Amino acid sequence: MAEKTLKNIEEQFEMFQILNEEGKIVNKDALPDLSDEELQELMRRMVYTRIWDQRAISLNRQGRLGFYAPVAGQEASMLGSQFSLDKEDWILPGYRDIPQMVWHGMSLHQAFLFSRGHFKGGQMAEGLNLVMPQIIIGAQIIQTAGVALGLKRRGKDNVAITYTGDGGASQGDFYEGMNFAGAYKAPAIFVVQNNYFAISVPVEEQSAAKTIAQKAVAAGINGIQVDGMDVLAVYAATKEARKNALEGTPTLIETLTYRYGPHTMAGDDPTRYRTSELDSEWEKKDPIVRFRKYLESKKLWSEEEENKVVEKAKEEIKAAIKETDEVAPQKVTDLIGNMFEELPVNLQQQMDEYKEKESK
Ligand SMILES: Cc1ncc(C[n+]2csc(CCOP(=O)(O)OP(=O)(O)O)c2C)c(N)n1
Ligand SMILES: [Mg+2]
Repeated sequence: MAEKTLKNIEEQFEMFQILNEEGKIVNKDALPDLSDEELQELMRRMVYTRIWDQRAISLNRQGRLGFYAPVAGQEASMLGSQFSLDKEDWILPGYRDIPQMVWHGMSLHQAFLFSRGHFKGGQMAEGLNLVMPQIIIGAQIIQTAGVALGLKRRGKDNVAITYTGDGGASQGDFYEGMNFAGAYKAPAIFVVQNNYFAISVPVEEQSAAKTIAQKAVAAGINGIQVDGMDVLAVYAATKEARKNALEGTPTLIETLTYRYGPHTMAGDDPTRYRTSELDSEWEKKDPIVRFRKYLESKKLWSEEEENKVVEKAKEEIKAAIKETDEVAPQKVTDLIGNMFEELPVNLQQQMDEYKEKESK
């Protein structure tokens, strides 16, 4: 009986797809209502983000950037979901989710400062509804339920959305956050980008659940598994989740995706835990390739258009890194001063010491 119940639940979480690997629409009824201009904008953003990812990796190798978690392969998952948001919705991202932050309004320059560990990289301008990317796995999920509840209490028509990974979905905070949001009917969206690995640990070693999406059931919220390489499906699922969130039902969205690169640039070697066969299987599902095919079939995209985006991205990245180089390096007194409103005695002593040193 219990086995049958579990099986019944699992069967309900089939992957939602609109655009297949060949760039053909396979689910016409679910096609989102996007204008030609909006479709082109989605493509521009994905192409731009891939160029930026390549540049960020090489800037990191040159020692010009610090912490960086590559995003290639996950563009549809990241940008399709962000595209469905309102400017005033709140995003609570993880360390890899810098693209969503940038397309929500953060400058590339600030993203680079964050990468360098500069405190200004974490200071969001007023009106930019972003929280600093969370490095501790799962530590932005309960907070998302809280922010969502705050938005509801203030009578706002906005949602809070958070992003985590398959590894994040194994944390206690993940369950607590969803449970809390469900109980309080908070306008929250929980996105799990399932790229099948938490650094080197495969998802099947982290959880016996067949899907991550089904974990929504116990929290009494909606759950959906989406093809995370299909930007139209991710967009449509998030748009629907946003509507439901505002009506009192949060959603857990699991996007099936893959990161082509290493976990971060700090020494991870994916060839030690992934095969090249698996890599090429996923590269065939590439979100940009399939969306390009689709747009070309509608005469909405061309090589010329793509080259324009590539050039623009390269120029803007160059300008942003230059601007970043011009920022004064952070001082120890900045670090101490930014941590506390009132300094405890021992830190006050250090502050005085460093003020003295830095004045020389
Ligand atoms: C609480 C906590 N434990 C461990 C780590 C170390 N750590 C950093 S990333 C990571 C894996 C996360 O994997 P996943 O959630 O799948 O996200 P992905 O990097 O694949 O996007 C771990 C274990 C951490 N940052 N925080
Ligand atoms: Mg992962």
